[in-house]
Amino acid sequence: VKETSVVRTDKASKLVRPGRSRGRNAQPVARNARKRRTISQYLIDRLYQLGIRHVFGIPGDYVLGFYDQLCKSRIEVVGTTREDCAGFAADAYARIHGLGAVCVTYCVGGLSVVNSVAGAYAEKSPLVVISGAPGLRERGRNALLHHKVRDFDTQRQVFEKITVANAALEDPLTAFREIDRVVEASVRYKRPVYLELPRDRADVVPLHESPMTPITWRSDAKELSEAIDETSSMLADSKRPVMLIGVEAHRFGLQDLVVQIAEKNHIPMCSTLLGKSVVSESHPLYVGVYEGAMGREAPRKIIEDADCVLMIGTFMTDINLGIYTAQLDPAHCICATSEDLRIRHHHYHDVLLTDFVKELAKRTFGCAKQALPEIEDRRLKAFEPRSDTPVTVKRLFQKVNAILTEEMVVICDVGDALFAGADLTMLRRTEFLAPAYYTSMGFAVPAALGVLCADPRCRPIVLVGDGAFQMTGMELSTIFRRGLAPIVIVLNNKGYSTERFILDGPFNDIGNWAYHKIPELIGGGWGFEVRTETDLVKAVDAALANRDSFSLLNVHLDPYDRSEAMDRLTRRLAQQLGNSSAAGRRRS
Ligand SMILES: Cc1ncc(C[n+]2csc(CCOP(=O)(O)OP(=O)(O)O)c2C)c(N)n1
Ligand SMILES: [Mg+2]
Repeated sequence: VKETSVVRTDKASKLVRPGRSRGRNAQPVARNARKRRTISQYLIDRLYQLGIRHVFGIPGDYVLGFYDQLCKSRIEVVGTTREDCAGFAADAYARIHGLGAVCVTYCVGGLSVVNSVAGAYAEKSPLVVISGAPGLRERGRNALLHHKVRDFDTQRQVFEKITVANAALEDPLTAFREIDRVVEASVRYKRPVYLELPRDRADVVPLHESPMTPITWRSDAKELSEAIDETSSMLADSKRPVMLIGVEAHRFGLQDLVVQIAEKNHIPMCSTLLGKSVVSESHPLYVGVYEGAMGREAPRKIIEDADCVLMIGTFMTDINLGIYTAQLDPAHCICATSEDLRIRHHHYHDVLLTDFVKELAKRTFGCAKQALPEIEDRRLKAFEPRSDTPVTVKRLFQKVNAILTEEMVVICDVGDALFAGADLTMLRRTEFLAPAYYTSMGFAVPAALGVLCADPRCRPIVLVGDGAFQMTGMELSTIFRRGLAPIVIVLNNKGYSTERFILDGPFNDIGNWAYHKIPELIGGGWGFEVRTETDLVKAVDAALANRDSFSLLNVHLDPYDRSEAMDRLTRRLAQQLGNSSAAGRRRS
């Protein structure tokens, strides 16, 4: 990069301030610089244009200049307690809002956010990761600058593996195009991207603004029409069609069209676990979450008895397929995702998911109405507490089911929170958030922060195991500082119960924290210790009434209590481990 191609704004802005004497030679440069943007400003403008209003992260000296610019912009910086929490919060923000952003310092921050970004990649959540980096001019040959791991490029190489596009904004001449290319990839592929900004480039004004010409992606018209014809005739010929809706229907905003296809043609709908709540679970055509033999019987039967399964945005992960207990014959399947369209045993390569769904929604296939299985509406059951009765997982989730309203978002962490959570009935769409495929512990509490920044009107109910809470629960501190009011329920079963049922040992024990006392430490929030059903009802009622701060319920559970879903899953996993005798075995 030639220094002649850049102009520094700090110098320039001094020169254009009215009433000050201007250097004779500097004046023309200053006029230009006033109109043009620095690399930081351009990046901030692009993020704002794409709907970003909050950026999560922790600053450091390599990124302070960019933080300063962010603070002067219309985007709010949300400081978190750890970088991985910032990543989880930004991921949840993206799931609600369409795009999220995290901003961290070089390596110590960037490498700490890797796990959250990997989760966002695996579960298709569009996230822009911005990291500061040492300035180009201070990187002398092999300079041992602080935070450097191996090469100056090491962090970018790590992110290359877990993002769909990346760029180091080193050259001012290409920086704007690179920003456009990278952020557009995130929007298009609904996956994370990575931008690295050396600190001596943040305030540089390129001589020319050179944004990228936006690319419009189109399906091949002939392929699209052939795919639609083939799908239509499969659906028209079938007696028992069913739709299996996955996470991408949400990510690409296709929910209304998907429901339209179902309603027009009387096709029953199921969702995958990762796609849970993508359509309202109280819809008359909705049957349940399909998880092979691991899930409930009604969705399993309707999917596996179907003679045509239309899968929209569904990824065939092991969890979605009930640890490979799913019985799906590819000869009956139409499988449309953003990456591929497979109908029976062949593929259409140039058909976009959105075009496919839009075209399908225009057609009617003349499917006959099918008799749907009777679905028990678990929400309608009032919860009658039994005094002096210890809380069990089953009763806890019955209570949670009974309080769900339209404004709530259920956020589940890994463990029984997720497995039992899969059986909750979601009323609206996008109200169930969980790392249901990547299954990283520690997602839920920081995710509540992201959800509330994205939509302050909603009420998150956070279900989190004690193990997962001990990883990232301190993000309640940020939640408290911002005056947010999620209800956090800690399933305190004194350790890693999911693992106890696969293979038990002392490695599954953890400390028994007084979770309900955390408000004392943080300086606010309400804590409740819950042992009996009566305690549970009192605590939940008080938490629902508390709109001013978070509520934290420490719910004591037996370490060997578990939901039906966890029982099915861990038996299966234990079998896979060749350790079937360990399933459910108690340590003496
Ligand atoms: C970050 C991370 N580390 C380790 C694991 C492996 N793991 C899966 S479930 C689990 C135990 C979870 O414990 P807890 O949060 O208390 O939930 P519980 O199983 O008790 O319901 C562990 C350690 C993981 N999924 N994620
Ligand atoms: Mg636990």
